[in-house]
Amino acid sequence: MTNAKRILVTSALPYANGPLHIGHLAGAYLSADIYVRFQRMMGKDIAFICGSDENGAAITIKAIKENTTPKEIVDQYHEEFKEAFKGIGISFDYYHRTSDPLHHETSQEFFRKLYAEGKFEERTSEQYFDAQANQFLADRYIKGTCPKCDHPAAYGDQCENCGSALSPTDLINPLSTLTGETPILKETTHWYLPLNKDEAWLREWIEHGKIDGIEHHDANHWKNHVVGQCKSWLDGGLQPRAMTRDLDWGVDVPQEIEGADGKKLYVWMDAPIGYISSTKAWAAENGKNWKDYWQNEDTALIHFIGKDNIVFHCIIFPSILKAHGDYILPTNVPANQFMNLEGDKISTSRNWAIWVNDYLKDLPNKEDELRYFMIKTMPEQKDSEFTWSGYQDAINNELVNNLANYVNRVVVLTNKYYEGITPEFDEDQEIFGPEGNDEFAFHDSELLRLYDDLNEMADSIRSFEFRSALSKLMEISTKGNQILQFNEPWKTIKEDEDKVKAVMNLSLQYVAAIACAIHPFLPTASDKLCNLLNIPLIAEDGDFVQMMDKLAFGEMLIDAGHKINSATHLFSRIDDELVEAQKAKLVPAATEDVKNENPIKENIVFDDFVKIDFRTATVIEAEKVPKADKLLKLKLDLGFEQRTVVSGIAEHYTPDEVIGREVTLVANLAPRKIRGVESQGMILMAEGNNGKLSFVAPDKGWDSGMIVR
Ligand code: B3M
Ligand code: ZN
Repeated sequence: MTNAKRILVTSALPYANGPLHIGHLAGAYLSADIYVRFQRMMGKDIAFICGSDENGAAITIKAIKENTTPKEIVDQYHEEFKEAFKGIGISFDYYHRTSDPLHHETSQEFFRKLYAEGKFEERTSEQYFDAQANQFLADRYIKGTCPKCDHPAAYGDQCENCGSALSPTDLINPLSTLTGETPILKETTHWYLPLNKDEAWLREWIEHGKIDGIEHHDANHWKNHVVGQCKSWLDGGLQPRAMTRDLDWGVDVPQEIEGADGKKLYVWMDAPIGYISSTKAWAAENGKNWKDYWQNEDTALIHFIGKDNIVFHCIIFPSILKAHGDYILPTNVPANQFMNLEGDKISTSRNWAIWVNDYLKDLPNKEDELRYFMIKTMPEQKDSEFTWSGYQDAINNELVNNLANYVNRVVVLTNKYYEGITPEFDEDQEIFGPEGNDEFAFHDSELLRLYDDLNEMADSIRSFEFRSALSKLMEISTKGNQILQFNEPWKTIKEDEDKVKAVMNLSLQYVAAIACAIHPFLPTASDKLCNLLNIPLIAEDGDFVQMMDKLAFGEMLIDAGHKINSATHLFSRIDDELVEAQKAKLVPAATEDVKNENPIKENIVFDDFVKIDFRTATVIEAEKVPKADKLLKLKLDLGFEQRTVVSGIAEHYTPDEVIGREVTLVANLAPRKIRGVESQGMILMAEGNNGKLSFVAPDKGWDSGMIVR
């Protein structure tokens, strides 16, 4: 990546069917913004591309529910997104939208080429049709029981419980989330991308970073969980995937194609192409050639996404790009995991979220505070947690007590002792370094220390490790504080003026370095620091390189004689009242979606119910199922016999936690092979709103094999 001539960064296009919340920021936007701002400061030729994802069934369904039109829905959220991204400082170079004609043309050009070159397989199949809504159902609008792990609310394209890729007809007891009706199967023709034919090159590309044996990227720089999820998709066997849908909203299949009437492009075909149409719009307005960024091998393409979009960006979109033939493939897809909120999954439908625009209204001029805590808790490798008390502690103990206080002391003392003029100093003056030990340090040795620390921070950013990069930056502030603490200029000013000059000059260099280095993380604070120091704002174009060059050669960032401004506070404390007020807003709304989330199934008659044979049982053995993160293989004792059962609880319980437990078994469920293991029944688990699971079990110590009525 470092030898790439230019970098193209994309952030997942947010679905224009709901407001932006902190989970979106934690996934695809904040990390990308840090990375792009930093690379701009490195002088890189970089484009930061995004836009609203305005097609797909989600929008048509919301329009039906709200008795409005898809256009009105997307227009509303497109504006809201732009307001939110601007307010929180996500510095896209272009923010487009997939309802734009340019996007439709770009997507249709893609489709035409793949169609003309025979890259699709035309298939007629039975698809689910909701007779009451009089429309075919897109994958996400069919819910049912997952055939792999029995999760009761799996979607038609994916089970979010075990991560399996599904097709709607795989679901057990499918229901339309539009009307709650049981859908019927109806014939329809679509064009399929034969993903199964791409397995070999995809595996080589993802697992080894090579294409046809030639290095494409360093696979070791991809996050383990990204490669892991792709491997499980590849190991599970890729299936041909329909690239068109029967919908009345979205990008038309080019009408000259026979059978195109009433067909739209599958949203996961057109949405990623939205990156390309957005780049075209940006290039046209900025005198750039968009092909340099999409069709030139010396461009590094990086997709920032949340983990639920990995398969679409690492398998489906690369297959589409490869099928077209003129496009580069991503160099990295540093997907983040999920950010949870106050012990629960963020949920739009349950209103369990911190909405970005609400935050900006409730806490004006505190965009950096939110950025800070979210970077500090960014779910880079595993899910993380946002808590308001954690937010309060981080702001008060770190931004206020460490950074703001340090800067304030340097500025106040410089104004007090030197009327704000940066003092000259003696190069040979001995001072205490941040360790404060009796080994004296010198101004220039401390500048080199600063250089090393900033370099470490830069390397973390380049490796998409933004939490450690931010922590390194705060460590520089801590060291600056310690240099003040150990040299005590407020005491030594009386007897050792030369030492104070050296210490205060060094401290001003530290603050100037922080003003520059903090820019990718907290851009507003960076501007405030530059104003305090009375220096030009960080213009991004190579500013970090210039700073590092100066430090490397012992040059000053702030020259002696330079006059700084008087002190103003960078951050203010977050009080308890504010935190309590925000927590009080977190009342999960029992919206109609919640009822629809798990609609009561169709009634059955008692005679059907008694056919099921429920028994108590005890878990006597448990182990993980190889290559299946979510599954445990259990051995159950029924008293009179033993059973093997595969259950999708591995993310909720370890094998040790379940051995010895009493459970309830559906004992006469026909045996099924799950990931190669024959499962002889199913244990009953209750699923909470937050996705947590709990056993449905008899009292502790209950005999096994007892009939449950
Ligand atoms: N609209 C975002 C999501 O899954 C989806 C991303 C498209 S990126 C091309 O929430
Ligand atoms: Zn599942």
